Amino acid sequence: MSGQPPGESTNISRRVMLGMLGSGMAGIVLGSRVQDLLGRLPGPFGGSGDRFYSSLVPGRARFRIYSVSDTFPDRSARDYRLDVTGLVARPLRLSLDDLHSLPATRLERDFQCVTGWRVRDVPWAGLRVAELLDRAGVRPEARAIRFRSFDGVYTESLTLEQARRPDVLVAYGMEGAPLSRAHGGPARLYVAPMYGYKSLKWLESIEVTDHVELGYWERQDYDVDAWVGRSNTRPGDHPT
Ligand SMILES: Nc1nc2c(c(=O)[nH]1)N[C@H]1C(S)=C(S)[C@@H](COP(=O)(O)O)O[C@H]1N2
Ligand SMILES: [Mo]
Repeated sequence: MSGQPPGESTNISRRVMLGMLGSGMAGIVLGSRVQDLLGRLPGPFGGSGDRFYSSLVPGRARFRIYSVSDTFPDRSARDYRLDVTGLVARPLRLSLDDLHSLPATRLERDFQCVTGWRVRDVPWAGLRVAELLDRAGVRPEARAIRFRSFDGVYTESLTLEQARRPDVLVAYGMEGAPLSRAHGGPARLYVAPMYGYKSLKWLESIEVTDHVELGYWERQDYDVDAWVGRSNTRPGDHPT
């Protein structure tokens, strides 16, 4: 596994920063891989072709921001809805206020991408996926959960057993603040024991199903059970 050494984000070109500030993505600062990435970035970064943004956030400067979609999705806190559908007794449609009114969970855990970068001890706030499943009433034939993003592209799955773990959250807060748009706000999945690709951003729906369906990266050969340290034994190198 190759990774960025921590603190490698210091080499930021001023021209790039100014460009970013004018681009509507102010606040996201590209790191030292910027030269490699610029040519592949869409839209405001002047590149074309490949479909992702990748960058480092200032401050901690260790997260990279990923989106495999052409867009950087935007949904206001007011308009946000999360659907819980499929093999349930009571389908739910929840606003962000609804999510906040349910029993909250806080976790402080590492966030680790399969490509090697890791952010230690990230404080997350949200609620357990299990809480939502219990409220919706999972039918006996259910085996798995399919998650969809309002980016219209990214999907993920967990077994029902995995989704019921106490360290699997619908996260609406991170590092003491509302979850930012860049990190998948208003709400994303956070699957603490698995690699970052399981933690789907811009979460739109939770569908209870009778089988596990491969997610976005899993259709491109990543392990569907993405336990940190126990899966993806080949070095990870997904491009986002
Ligand atoms: N919708 C969506 N969710 C996603 C991704 C993505 O491209 N789109 N990338 C995944 C990967 S590979 C990682 S490592 C994390 C990165 O989270 P971050 O962008 O908040 O750092 O998001 C995961 N969830
Ligand atoms: Mo990742």
